[in-house]
Amino acid sequence: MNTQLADFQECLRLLRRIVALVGAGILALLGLATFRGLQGLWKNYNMIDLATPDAFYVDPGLVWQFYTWRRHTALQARPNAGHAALAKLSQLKDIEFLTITQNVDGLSTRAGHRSRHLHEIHGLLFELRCTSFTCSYVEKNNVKDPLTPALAEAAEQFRHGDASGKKSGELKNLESTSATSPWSSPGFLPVREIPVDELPKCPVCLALLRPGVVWFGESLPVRALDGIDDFIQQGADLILVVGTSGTVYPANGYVDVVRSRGGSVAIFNTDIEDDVVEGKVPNTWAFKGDAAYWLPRALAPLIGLDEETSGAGPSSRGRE
Ligand code: BV8
Ligand code: ZN
Repeated sequence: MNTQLADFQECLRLLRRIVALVGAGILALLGLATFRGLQGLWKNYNMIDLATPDAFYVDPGLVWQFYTWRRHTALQARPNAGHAALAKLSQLKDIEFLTITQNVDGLSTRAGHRSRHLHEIHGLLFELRCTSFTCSYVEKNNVKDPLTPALAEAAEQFRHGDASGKKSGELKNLESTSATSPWSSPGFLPVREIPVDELPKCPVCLALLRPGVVWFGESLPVRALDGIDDFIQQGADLILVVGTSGTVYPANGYVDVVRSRGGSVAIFNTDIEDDVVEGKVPNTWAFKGDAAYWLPRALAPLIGLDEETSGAGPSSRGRE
């Protein structure tokens, strides 16, 4: 039982401007990869090392196999009760609400989240962009899986292999860890060498296509940053911090901005500091456990609690 629930819901009824900062933890129980404080693994690579322009430049075949696996698992996943709760909040007329999601899986939109109240600040797995500086080709909502025949194996790989992964001087090779869930990173079967001409190509200029995500070292979409700043400058009574390790800049800066402007903070995470859990941090509530379980329950006074938002069913028990 969460002792802060009643106090939070008491305050919630009076709040009119709410922002949510969402990270990979909202979908953790869906089995989709979290970066786990940016130590997430894919095969025997740090995901953070693969989500960079350099990695793509050095080995586009490797990075496309990583994103093929990410696209495949995101397509197989379904939005959960946490996504549904935020989508319902976005549909309320008497609440000004904005979701800032760091996730690139498109699940918020698939849950029915109103797009004008959603900023996908790190892009989307299902957007493709041309890499040629002289070509502006962008394709949205491309859900072809796999994108090319050569990538088919990467999409399906959930097997647990040996630790013989490909050695690559550019990317840190890590000791294998055995995957625990069917969704988790495929085993360490060697990464295939895929020639560039078998990778996704721009239909306009035939240059290599890249995933439409924001890699580390790349700037975030200015329109999103401006939209978020506008919302927060007009005042945010509350920020919901949902399943994020808060390790990535600039997303991680929004919590302090809201707090410094007098807003309150509600943290939904399986890993929350004791003093927050014990209610010792002013204007801060802690919901320790699965975000997909606690988010709809905490927001029930505003969104109601129905089958969709309660995620009713055996799987939702034991997430408290
Ligand atoms: C930029 C798309 C400037 C790709 C992503 C040194 C210090 C500080 C900053 C930096 C630095 N060096 C470099 C930087 C900047 C860098 C950065 O922040 N690096 C980090 C590693 C320190 N940031 C950038 O590069 C950004 N750009 O700064 O631009 C600039 C300006 C002008 C010109 C050029 C550049 C770009 C950052 C975007 C990177 N792209 N994603 C892809 O996904 O493949 S980030 C990626 O990692 C995700 O999108 C996500 O944002 C992030 C992972 O964070 P989380 O979502 O929080 O996930 P994580 O796994 O870490 O945590 C999960 C949490 O869930 C945990 O807390 C866990 O306890 C909890 N949890 C688990 N299960 C549950 C749960 N909670 C609830 N319920 C559960 N069931
Ligand atoms: Zn092109």
